Amino acid sequence: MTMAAKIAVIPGDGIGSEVTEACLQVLEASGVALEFQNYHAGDYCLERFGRALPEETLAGALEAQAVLFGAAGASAAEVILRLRAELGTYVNLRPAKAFRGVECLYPSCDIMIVRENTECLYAGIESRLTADVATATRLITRGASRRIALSAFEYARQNGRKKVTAVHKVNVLRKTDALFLECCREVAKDYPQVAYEEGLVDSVAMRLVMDPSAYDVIVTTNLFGDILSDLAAGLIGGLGLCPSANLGDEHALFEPVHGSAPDIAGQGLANPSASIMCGAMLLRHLGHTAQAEKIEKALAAAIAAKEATPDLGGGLKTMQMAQAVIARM
Ligand code: GGG
Repeated sequence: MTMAAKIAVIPGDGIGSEVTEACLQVLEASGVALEFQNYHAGDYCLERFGRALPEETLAGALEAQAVLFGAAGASAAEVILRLRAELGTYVNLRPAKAFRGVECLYPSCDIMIVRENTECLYAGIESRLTADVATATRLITRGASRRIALSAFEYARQNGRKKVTAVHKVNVLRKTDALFLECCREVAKDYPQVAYEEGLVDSVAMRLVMDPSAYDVIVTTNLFGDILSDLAAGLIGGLGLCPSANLGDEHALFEPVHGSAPDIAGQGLANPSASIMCGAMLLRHLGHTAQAEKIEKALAAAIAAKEATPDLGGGLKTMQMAQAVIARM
C-alpha cells in the first residue's frame, strides 16, 4: 500500500479559503493518495491570536511533504515571506501562459519567470531611523544569485526552453546588480545550448507589454520578479490564471500569484484556476505527472468551454468551476 503524502494546507486570508477548497476537491478527484492537514495563518490570526503565522502552522509546514497556500493579506511579510524563509524555498517559479478561450492581450504568451525568493529588498532589513526617514537594504549575495541562475538555466534545459533573460537595473544598482549579473554570466557559460541575454527591468517591462514573445525564461531578483509576474499575469488575462511554486532543497510550497482580494471574498466569485494549477504543480513535484497533466487539460477544457467564473466570461461560482473541472478529468 502506498503511503499518502502529507500536505499542509494553509488557506490564509480573503479568497484563500475558497480557491483552496476548490483545489482540494480537484486534488481529491485526481485519485492520488494525499493526506491534508489544515492550518491557520493570516490577518485573522494576527487579530485573534496576536500572531499571523502560529508556531503550529510553521511546524506543520516543515513536517509536510508539500504545502498548499491560499492567499496572503496585509500580513504577507509575516506569513508568506516567513514561510518561504523557514522552508528554504529559494526559487519561485511563476509561469504566465495564456489559455485558449480567455480574452487577453497575448493569446500565445508563454513565459516562465524565475524569481529569487529570499533576498533583495524583501530580506526584511528595514529601519525607521527617525520620524521622517526610513531605509531598506537591498541584500544580494553570490550564493543566492548563483543558485537562482542555476535554477533558471536548469528549468530551461529540462523544459526545452531556448533563452534565459537576466533582468536587472545595473545602471543604478551598480553594486548589487553587478554581482547578480556576474553570477548569471558565469552560470550561462555552462549552458551553451540555452541563449542568454540581459535586460534592464524598465525596458523589459515596456517590451513585455508590447511584445512578450521576445521572452522565454526570465530570471530576476525578488522585487523585480514580484512586479513582473503581476505584469505578465495582465498579458494573459489576469492574476486568477497564475500559479507559483516555491521550491527549495527540502521543501516546496505552492501558492497562487494573486492576493487575498478582500473585495470579492466570501461571494463565490473568485477564480480558482491559479489554485487548481498549484494543485497540478504540487502533484508534478511529488512525481504524479500523469495526474497533473490530467488536471491541467481538464482545467484548460473547462476554461475554453466557458465553464468558468465571470472574470473568464463564464457564469459559474468558484466551487461550480471546480466541479466542472472534475467532470472533465
Ligand atoms: N499582487 C498579488 C498579491 O497581492 N500577492 C500577495 C503578495 O503580495 N505576496 C508577497 C509576495 O509574493 O512576495
